[in-house]
Amino acid sequence: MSSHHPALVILTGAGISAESGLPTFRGAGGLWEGHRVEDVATPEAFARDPELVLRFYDARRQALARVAPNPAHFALARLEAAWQGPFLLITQNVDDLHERAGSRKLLHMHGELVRVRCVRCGLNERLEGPLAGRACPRCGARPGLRPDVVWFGEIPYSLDEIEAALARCALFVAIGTSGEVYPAAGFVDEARAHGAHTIELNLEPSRISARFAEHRFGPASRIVPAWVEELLARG
Ligand code: BJW
Repeated sequence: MSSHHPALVILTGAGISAESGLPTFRGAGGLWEGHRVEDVATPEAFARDPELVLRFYDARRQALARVAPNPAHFALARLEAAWQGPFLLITQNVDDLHERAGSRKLLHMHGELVRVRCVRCGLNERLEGPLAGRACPRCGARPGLRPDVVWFGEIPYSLDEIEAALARCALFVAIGTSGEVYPAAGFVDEARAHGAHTIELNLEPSRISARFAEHRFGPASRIVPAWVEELLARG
């Protein structure tokens, strides 16, 4: 294996987990049926009806136990293990399928379903079980607990680390994301501005396809392992 692997940044979205059985946000069968995600994944929606929002997230937290990583998640973990240059996997997903597949150099820019925050005392930790109707285990606030996810109008996590990685990457790859949501949708422009080669892997062309230099279209479970094998075979 060559030790000249270029700096690689990969961004994943809901499309990589679709074949594991977790619905995407937009398009047919999207997550918030009857609602636009932009109208409900907000701090205002939580303030208006916290129990409704908590029940929705409880259902998604429970669903994690019934799903498993698919070949696309495993291929990225294999790539990380074999890659000898700088490597960073950024996911917009709040599921834990990347870590369950073995990924370690991973940032959850939109938070994690398995963690909670308390809006009163700032508690932030992994917590199992339903959140609806439950008091904060530290300060007793009810409702106080919310999922540790990033809603519209909130600032995504790890942006400094992400900016630094984009500024030095030579290859940027986006997998299964619609390009509807910023700042993630702008990462391809930042990578390009710094001279990176850019590849989109998606089921079909996205809103921002034209901004990528190269494209592969098809289901993630097929095209991601194929791309990883090809990249590693190049040495
Ligand atoms: C497959 C497949 C298969 C299917 N194989 N592929 C104008 C310009 C810039 C910004 C804004 C703007 N107007 C408003 C904003 C800000 C706003 C925003 O972007 N709004 C847009 C709607 C315009 N953004 C924010 O508020 C963000 N914060 C922010 O901007 O802070 C200010 C700031 C930033 C930076 C510096 C300083 C200040 C926060 C955004 C938070 C997003 N939160 C959510 C919910 C998380 C919790 C939860 O899960 O419930 O994150 S929304 C939802 O969308 C979720 C996702 O991570 C995110 C992206 O969705 P994703 O992953 O792309 O999924 P889909 O469903 O859209 O697409 C799936 C794709 O997969 C499709 O392309 C399919 O084709 C494909 N696919 N099956 C391969 N088998």
